[in-house]
Amino acid sequence: MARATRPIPELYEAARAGERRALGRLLTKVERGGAEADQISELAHPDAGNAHIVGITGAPGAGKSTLVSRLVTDLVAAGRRPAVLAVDPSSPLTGGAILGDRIRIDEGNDPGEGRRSFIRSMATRGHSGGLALAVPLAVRLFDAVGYDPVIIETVGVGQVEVDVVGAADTAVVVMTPGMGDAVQANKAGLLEVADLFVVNKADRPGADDVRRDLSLMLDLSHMTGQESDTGYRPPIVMASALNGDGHGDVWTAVDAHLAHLDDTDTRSARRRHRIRTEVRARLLQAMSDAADHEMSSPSGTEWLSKAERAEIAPTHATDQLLEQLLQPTEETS
Ligand SMILES: Nc1nc2c(ncn2[C@@H]2O[C@H](COP(=O)(O)OP(=O)(O)O)[C@@H](O)[C@H]2O)c(=O)[nH]1
Ligand SMILES: [Mg+2]
Repeated sequence: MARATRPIPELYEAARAGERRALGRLLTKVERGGAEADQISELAHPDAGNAHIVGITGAPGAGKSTLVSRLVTDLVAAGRRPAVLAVDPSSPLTGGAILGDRIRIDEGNDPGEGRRSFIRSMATRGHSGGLALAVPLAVRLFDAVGYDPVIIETVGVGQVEVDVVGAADTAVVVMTPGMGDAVQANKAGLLEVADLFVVNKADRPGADDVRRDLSLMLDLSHMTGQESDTGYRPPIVMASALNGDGHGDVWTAVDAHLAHLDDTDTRSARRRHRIRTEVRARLLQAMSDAADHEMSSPSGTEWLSKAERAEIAPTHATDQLLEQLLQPTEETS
């Protein structure tokens, strides 16, 4: 089966030519990480840089996937080619009502042109390190093969998720009534990274309270100078993704934010920030791997057991390991 073992550059060219299967294979490799993922990133790099990257975050159950489905339908209808990377394990886009929407979206496209949207759920395998590495690569790949916009859906709980969304061109934070979401978002640092707020489930009571709370918090952050750099105040858009209300306004605000980035010449700053975030994540991962490797090396094991037997202090053992770690050695193994 020659197909099964197609080399990566061939898969990449096929994906660029619109072959969905090839793109799917590449995404699986990106997810796994390692040398093949790096090779894909290097291939994609020169072709990437055209897509509007939009991060959408919020608590589990806020309605992110429902909203994303609506946006994808709109974007396809408008002739765009949206890709979605869903790193939200709580409601994968492969399930339930969302799947129904998706089939409809895909079937609604001209089969001769192939499907216009590509939706992919990314397994996080329970460790956030993998996520921080795989997401930028998957986004780059979507961008390089011609998808625009690239939407990342992620739960806004951990630092990695906040980082991922904060590194997008446009960061959308989804809130809902009655969960103290505005306060939670503030705690999670989402107020700082948000370019746009969506109060979803506006069909439910309390939506106006959320809008008011948010608005007050934005006033406060304005007073502390956060908006003063560019004069941009993140708008608050009311929506009911389930009922199909407000999603048009959401995308209008997303587009307006992109226009703001272009007007103020700050899109390149986002791009630089994204690269820094990616390089830092890779660096931290490499150092973490090196630390594990060092600890299981013969001399590392020795220093470690000395510390375990309380012959030396843990600080001493750490210093020794660090010295070995930072020293280029000829040791092979
Ligand atoms: N009442 C109401 N329910 C909604 C709305 N949007 C989504 N939901 C429901 O909220 C639940 C979670 O939605 P989902 O899109 O999976 O949320 P996610 O975890 O943020 O991706 C589902 O049962 C949706 O049908 C809305 O605007 N109003
Ligand atoms: Mg979801």
